[in-house]
Amino acid sequence: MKVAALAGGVGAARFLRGLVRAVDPADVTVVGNTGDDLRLHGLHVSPDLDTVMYTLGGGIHPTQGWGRADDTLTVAGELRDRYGAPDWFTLGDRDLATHLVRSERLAAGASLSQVTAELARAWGLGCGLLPMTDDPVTTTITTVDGRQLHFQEWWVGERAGPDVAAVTFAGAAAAQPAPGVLDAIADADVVVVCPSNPVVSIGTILSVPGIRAALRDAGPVVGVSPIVGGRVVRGMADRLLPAVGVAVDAAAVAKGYADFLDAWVLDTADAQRADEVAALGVRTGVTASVMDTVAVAESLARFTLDLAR
Ligand code: FO1
Repeated sequence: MKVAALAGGVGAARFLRGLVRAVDPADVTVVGNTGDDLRLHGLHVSPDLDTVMYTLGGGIHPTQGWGRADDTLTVAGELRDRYGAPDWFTLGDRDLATHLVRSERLAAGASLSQVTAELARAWGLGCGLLPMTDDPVTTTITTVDGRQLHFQEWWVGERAGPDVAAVTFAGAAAAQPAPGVLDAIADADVVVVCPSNPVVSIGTILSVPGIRAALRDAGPVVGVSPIVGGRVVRGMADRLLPAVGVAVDAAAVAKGYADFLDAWVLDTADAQRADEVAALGVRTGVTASVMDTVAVAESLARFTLDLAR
Protein backbone atom coordinates (compact mmCIF):
# COMPACT_ATOMS: atom_id res chain seq x y z
CA MET A 1 0.00 0.00 0.00
CA LYS A 2 1.54 3.33 -1.09
CA VAL A 3 1.43 6.01 1.59
CA ALA A 4 2.30 9.73 1.32
CA ALA A 5 2.77 11.49 4.66
CA LEU A 6 2.82 15.26 5.32
CA ALA A 7 5.23 15.81 8.19
CA GLY A 8 6.55 18.57 10.43
CA GLY A 9 8.95 17.84 13.29
CA VAL A 10 8.87 15.74 16.42
CA GLY A 11 5.24 14.56 16.47
CA ALA A 12 5.40 13.54 12.83
CA ALA A 13 8.73 11.76 13.32
CA ARG A 14 7.32 9.77 16.24
CA PHE A 15 4.30 8.77 14.11
CA LEU A 16 6.50 7.86 11.11
CA ARG A 17 8.57 5.52 13.28
CA GLY A 18 5.35 3.54 13.75
CA LEU A 19 4.23 3.91 10.13
CA VAL A 20 7.40 2.33 8.71
CA ARG A 21 6.72 -0.67 10.93
CA ALA A 22 3.10 -0.92 9.78
CA VAL A 23 3.86 -0.79 6.04
CA ASP A 24 6.92 -1.41 3.85
CA PRO A 25 9.10 1.73 4.16
CA ALA A 26 9.72 1.53 0.41
CA ASP A 27 6.01 2.34 -0.06
CA VAL A 28 6.18 5.47 2.13
CA THR A 29 7.03 8.97 0.87
CA VAL A 30 7.38 11.70 3.48
CA VAL A 31 6.77 15.31 2.39
CA GLY A 32 8.54 17.48 4.95
CA ASN A 33 8.18 21.10 6.08
CA THR A 34 11.04 23.42 5.14
CA GLY A 35 9.57 26.70 6.43
CA ASP A 36 11.70 26.32 9.60
CA ASP A 37 14.90 26.23 7.53
CA LEU A 38 17.50 28.84 8.38
CA ARG A 39 21.00 29.93 7.45
CA LEU A 40 23.44 29.98 10.34
CA HIS A 41 27.27 30.27 10.27
CA GLY A 42 26.93 30.17 6.48
CA LEU A 43 25.17 26.77 6.63
CA HIS A 44 21.69 25.71 5.50
CA VAL A 45 19.87 24.02 8.38
CA SER A 46 16.62 22.08 7.75
CA PRO A 47 15.30 21.27 11.24
CA ASP A 48 12.12 19.38 10.37
CA LEU A 49 13.74 17.31 7.59
CA ASP A 50 16.61 16.46 9.97
CA THR A 51 14.25 15.50 12.81
CA VAL A 52 12.48 13.02 10.52
CA MET A 53 15.78 11.75 9.07
CA TYR A 54 17.54 11.33 12.41
CA THR A 55 14.48 9.73 14.03
CA LEU A 56 13.92 7.16 11.27
CA GLY A 57 17.68 6.65 10.98
CA GLY A 58 18.03 5.95 14.70
CA GLY A 59 20.26 8.94 15.47
CA ILE A 60 17.85 11.47 17.01
CA HIS A 61 18.60 12.99 20.42
CA PRO A 62 16.27 10.91 22.61
CA THR A 63 14.81 13.64 24.80
CA GLN A 64 15.24 16.85 22.73
CA GLY A 65 13.47 15.43 19.68
CA TRP A 66 15.90 17.42 17.53
CA GLY A 67 19.64 17.22 16.88
CA ARG A 68 21.81 14.18 17.26
CA ALA A 69 22.09 11.58 20.00
CA ASP A 70 25.50 11.47 21.72
CA ASP A 71 26.42 14.86 20.35
CA THR A 72 29.05 17.26 21.72
CA LEU A 73 29.27 21.06 21.62
CA THR A 74 32.97 21.68 20.99
CA VAL A 75 32.52 23.73 17.81
CA ALA A 76 29.52 25.61 19.24
CA GLY A 77 31.64 26.52 22.27
CA GLU A 78 34.56 27.74 20.14
CA LEU A 79 32.22 29.79 17.93
CA ARG A 80 30.78 31.45 21.03
CA ASP A 81 33.85 31.87 23.22
CA ARG A 82 36.58 32.52 20.68
CA TYR A 83 34.67 34.33 17.97
CA GLY A 84 31.58 35.78 19.68
CA ALA A 85 29.44 34.16 16.98
CA PRO A 86 25.66 33.95 17.58
CA ASP A 87 24.88 31.10 19.98
CA TRP A 88 21.08 31.30 20.28
CA PHE A 89 20.60 28.22 18.04
CA THR A 90 22.80 25.32 19.10
CA LEU A 91 24.37 23.14 16.42
CA GLY A 92 26.06 20.07 17.88
CA ASP A 93 29.28 18.69 16.37
CA ARG A 94 27.63 15.63 14.79
CA ASP A 95 24.66 17.71 13.62
CA LEU A 96 27.10 20.11 11.94
CA ALA A 97 28.25 17.30 9.63
CA THR A 98 24.75 17.21 8.12
CA HIS A 99 24.66 20.96 7.59
CA LEU A 100 28.18 21.01 6.11
CA VAL A 101 27.29 18.30 3.56
CA ARG A 102 23.93 19.88 2.74
CA SER A 103 25.46 23.35 2.32
CA GLU A 104 28.34 22.10 0.19
CA ARG A 105 25.99 20.16 -2.12
CA LEU A 106 23.61 23.13 -2.44
CA ALA A 107 26.58 25.39 -3.24
CA ALA A 108 27.59 22.89 -5.95
CA GLY A 109 24.15 23.41 -7.56
CA ALA A 110 22.22 20.42 -6.22
CA SER A 111 18.58 21.02 -5.30
CA LEU A 112 17.31 20.63 -1.73
CA SER A 113 15.37 17.52 -2.81
CA GLN A 114 18.49 15.97 -4.39
CA VAL A 115 20.53 16.65 -1.25
CA THR A 116 17.77 15.43 1.04
CA ALA A 117 17.63 12.14 -0.89
CA GLU A 118 21.43 11.76 -0.56
CA LEU A 119 21.37 12.46 3.18
CA ALA A 120 18.39 10.12 3.70
CA ARG A 121 20.27 7.36 1.83
CA ALA A 122 23.29 7.90 4.07
CA TRP A 123 20.98 7.35 7.05
CA GLY A 124 19.59 4.17 5.50
CA LEU A 125 16.03 5.48 5.33
CA GLY A 126 13.93 2.93 3.46
CA CYS A 127 11.24 5.54 2.80
CA GLY A 128 11.35 8.57 0.54
CA LEU A 129 11.96 11.98 2.15
CA LEU A 130 11.04 15.01 0.05
CA PRO A 131 11.12 18.67 1.03
CA MET A 132 7.74 20.32 0.31
CA THR A 133 9.56 22.57 -2.19
CA ASP A 134 13.09 23.25 -3.46
CA ASP A 135 12.33 26.97 -3.37
CA PRO A 136 12.92 29.26 -0.39
CA VAL A 137 9.84 29.45 1.87
CA THR A 138 10.35 31.04 5.30
CA THR A 139 7.81 30.83 8.11
CA THR A 140 7.65 34.34 9.51
CA ILE A 141 6.10 35.46 12.79
CA THR A 142 4.65 38.96 13.16
CA THR A 143 4.54 39.77 16.85
CA VAL A 144 1.80 41.86 18.44
CA ASP A 145 4.37 44.63 18.93
CA GLY A 146 4.88 44.73 15.17
CA ARG A 147 8.20 42.92 14.71
CA GLN A 148 8.76 40.36 11.95
CA LEU A 149 10.80 37.39 13.13
CA HIS A 150 12.04 34.22 11.42
CA PHE A 151 10.13 31.38 13.06
CA GLN A 152 13.34 30.17 14.76
CA GLU A 153 14.13 33.65 16.08
CA TRP A 154 10.69 33.65 17.72
CA TRP A 155 10.57 30.00 18.86
CA VAL A 156 14.21 29.58 19.94
CA GLY A 157 15.74 33.05 19.99
CA GLU A 158 12.96 34.67 22.01
CA ARG A 159 11.69 31.41 23.57
CA ALA A 160 8.23 32.03 22.07
CA GLY A 161 7.87 35.00 24.45
CA PRO A 162 6.16 37.61 22.24
CA ASP A 163 2.48 37.06 21.45
CA VAL A 164 1.82 36.35 17.78
CA ALA A 165 -0.30 38.63 15.58
CA ALA A 166 0.20 36.76 12.29
CA VAL A 167 2.05 33.89 10.62
CA THR A 168 3.13 34.26 6.99
CA PHE A 169 5.15 32.11 4.61
CA ALA A 170 7.60 34.35 2.77
CA GLY A 171 8.26 33.07 -0.75
CA ALA A 172 5.37 30.57 -0.77
CA ALA A 173 3.45 32.27 -3.60
CA ALA A 174 6.42 31.79 -5.95
CA ALA A 175 7.28 28.30 -4.71
CA GLN A 176 6.62 25.04 -6.57
CA PRO A 177 6.14 21.60 -5.02
CA ALA A 178 9.45 19.75 -5.09
CA PRO A 179 9.84 17.09 -7.82
CA GLY A 180 7.89 14.00 -6.83
CA VAL A 181 5.64 15.67 -4.26
CA LEU A 182 2.48 15.91 -6.39
CA ASP A 183 3.09 12.43 -7.84
CA ALA A 184 3.54 10.96 -4.35
CA ILE A 185 0.20 12.47 -3.29
CA ALA A 186 -1.61 11.42 -6.49
CA ASP A 187 -0.17 7.88 -6.50
CA ALA A 188 -0.79 7.24 -2.80
CA ASP A 189 -3.42 4.71 -1.75
CA VAL A 190 -3.59 6.70 1.50
CA VAL A 191 -2.33 10.20 2.33
CA VAL A 192 -1.60 10.80 6.03
CA VAL A 193 -1.45 14.24 7.66
CA CYS A 194 0.90 13.49 10.58
CA PRO A 195 0.24 14.93 14.07
CA SER A 196 2.21 18.13 13.43
CA ASN A 197 1.64 21.80 14.06
CA PRO A 198 -1.36 22.79 11.90
CA VAL A 199 -0.03 26.34 11.46
CA VAL A 200 3.77 26.26 11.04
CA SER A 201 4.26 22.69 9.79
CA ILE A 202 1.18 21.36 7.96
CA GLY A 203 0.01 24.91 7.24
CA THR A 204 3.40 25.70 5.70
CA ILE A 205 3.26 22.64 3.45
CA LEU A 206 -0.28 23.62 2.40
CA SER A 207 0.96 27.13 1.54
CA VAL A 208 2.95 25.77 -1.41
CA PRO A 209 0.70 26.31 -4.47
CA GLY A 210 -0.72 23.06 -5.85
CA ILE A 211 -0.37 20.89 -2.76
CA ARG A 212 -3.79 21.60 -1.23
CA ALA A 213 -5.51 21.03 -4.60
CA ALA A 214 -3.60 17.74 -4.99
CA LEU A 215 -4.87 16.63 -1.58
CA ARG A 216 -8.47 17.37 -2.60
CA ASP A 217 -8.03 15.08 -5.64
CA ALA A 218 -6.09 12.43 -3.74
CA GLY A 219 -7.15 8.99 -2.44
CA PRO A 220 -8.40 8.94 1.10
CA VAL A 221 -6.65 11.60 3.20
CA VAL A 222 -6.54 10.80 6.91
CA GLY A 223 -5.17 13.07 9.62
CA VAL A 224 -4.09 12.49 13.22
CA SER A 225 -5.03 15.23 15.64
CA PRO A 226 -1.99 17.03 17.12
CA ILE A 227 -4.23 18.39 19.87
CA VAL A 228 -5.20 16.06 22.73
CA GLY A 229 -7.68 17.16 25.37
CA GLY A 230 -7.49 20.78 24.25
CA ARG A 231 -3.73 20.85 24.65
CA VAL A 232 -0.69 20.42 22.39
CA VAL A 233 1.28 17.24 23.01
CA ARG A 234 4.53 19.10 22.16
CA GLY A 235 5.58 22.37 20.62
CA MET A 236 3.80 25.65 20.30
CA ALA A 237 0.58 25.13 18.32
CA ASP A 238 -1.38 26.53 21.28
CA ARG A 239 0.42 29.86 20.78
CA LEU A 240 -0.12 29.91 17.01
CA LEU A 241 -3.62 28.52 16.43
CA PRO A 242 -5.29 31.56 18.10
CA ALA A 243 -3.18 33.85 15.85
CA VAL A 244 -4.82 32.26 12.80
CA GLY A 245 -8.27 32.22 14.40
CA VAL A 246 -8.46 28.50 15.14
CA ALA A 247 -9.32 27.15 18.58
CA VAL A 248 -6.80 24.84 20.28
CA ASP A 249 -9.14 21.93 19.79
CA ALA A 250 -9.05 18.61 17.93
CA ALA A 251 -12.32 19.30 16.06
CA ALA A 252 -11.33 22.87 15.13
CA VAL A 253 -8.10 21.64 13.54
CA ALA A 254 -10.05 19.04 11.51
CA LYS A 255 -12.39 21.83 10.35
CA GLY A 256 -9.37 23.70 8.97
CA TYR A 257 -8.53 20.65 6.84
CA ALA A 258 -12.14 19.74 5.95
CA ASP A 259 -11.83 20.66 2.26
CA PHE A 260 -9.45 17.72 1.68
CA LEU A 261 -9.83 15.50 4.76
CA ASP A 262 -11.70 12.17 4.57
CA ALA A 263 -10.93 10.83 8.03
CA TRP A 264 -9.62 12.14 11.36
CA VAL A 265 -8.09 10.28 14.31
CA LEU A 266 -9.00 11.64 17.74
CA ASP A 267 -7.36 10.69 21.00
CA THR A 268 -9.56 8.91 23.54
CA ALA A 269 -9.52 12.17 25.55
CA ASP A 270 -11.48 13.80 22.71
CA ALA A 271 -13.97 11.01 21.99
CA GLN A 272 -16.83 13.41 22.67
CA ARG A 273 -15.70 15.58 19.71
CA ALA A 274 -16.31 12.77 17.20
CA ASP A 275 -19.85 13.93 16.32
CA GLU A 276 -18.68 17.48 15.62
CA VAL A 277 -15.99 16.17 13.26
CA ALA A 278 -18.43 13.72 11.62
CA ALA A 279 -20.76 16.69 10.95
CA LEU A 280 -17.99 18.01 8.66
CA GLY A 281 -18.42 14.88 6.52
CA VAL A 282 -15.17 13.49 7.95
CA ARG A 283 -15.03 9.90 9.21
CA THR A 284 -13.65 9.73 12.74
CA GLY A 285 -11.76 7.16 14.75
CA VAL A 286 -10.85 7.29 18.43
CA THR A 287 -7.72 5.67 19.85
CA ALA A 288 -4.72 6.22 22.13
CA SER A 289 -2.54 8.73 20.23
CA VAL A 290 0.13 9.88 22.67
CA MET A 291 3.17 8.07 21.30
CA ASP A 292 5.40 7.51 24.29
CA THR A 293 6.58 4.20 22.84
CA VAL A 294 7.25 2.94 19.32
CA ALA A 295 4.65 0.24 19.93
CA VAL A 296 1.96 2.89 20.48
CA ALA A 297 3.16 4.69 17.34
CA GLU A 298 2.86 1.49 15.32
CA SER A 299 -0.64 0.71 16.57
CA LEU A 300 -1.66 4.33 15.95
CA ALA A 301 -0.29 4.07 12.39
CA ARG A 302 -2.20 0.83 11.78
CA PHE A 303 -5.37 2.33 13.22
CA THR A 304 -4.94 5.44 11.02
CA LEU A 305 -4.48 3.44 7.81
CA ASP A 306 -7.43 1.19 8.63
CA LEU A 307 -9.63 4.24 9.25
CA ALA A 308 -8.65 5.67 5.85
CA ARG A 309 -9.64 2.58 3.88
N1 FO1 B 1 15.41 24.15 19.46
C1 FO1 B 1 15.72 24.86 20.59
O1 FO1 B 1 14.83 25.11 21.41
N2 FO1 B 1 16.99 25.31 20.81
C2 FO1 B 1 18.01 25.08 19.94
O2 FO1 B 1 19.14 25.53 20.18
C3 FO1 B 1 17.72 24.29 18.77
C4 FO1 B 1 18.73 23.97 17.85
C5 FO1 B 1 18.40 23.13 16.78
C6 FO1 B 1 19.38 22.70 15.89
C7 FO1 B 1 19.08 21.87 14.82
C8 FO1 B 1 17.76 21.45 14.63
O3 FO1 B 1 17.46 20.61 13.60
C9 FO1 B 1 16.73 21.86 15.50
C10 FO1 B 1 17.06 22.71 16.58
N3 FO1 B 1 16.06 23.11 17.48
C11 FO1 B 1 16.38 23.86 18.58
C12 FO1 B 1 14.65 22.69 17.32
C13 FO1 B 1 13.91 23.48 16.24
O4 FO1 B 1 13.63 24.78 16.61
C14 FO1 B 1 12.63 22.66 15.96
O5 FO1 B 1 13.09 21.40 15.61
C15 FO1 B 1 11.78 23.00 14.79
O6 FO1 B 1 12.28 23.96 13.98
C16 FO1 B 1 10.39 23.29 15.29
O7 FO1 B 1 9.72 22.09 15.37
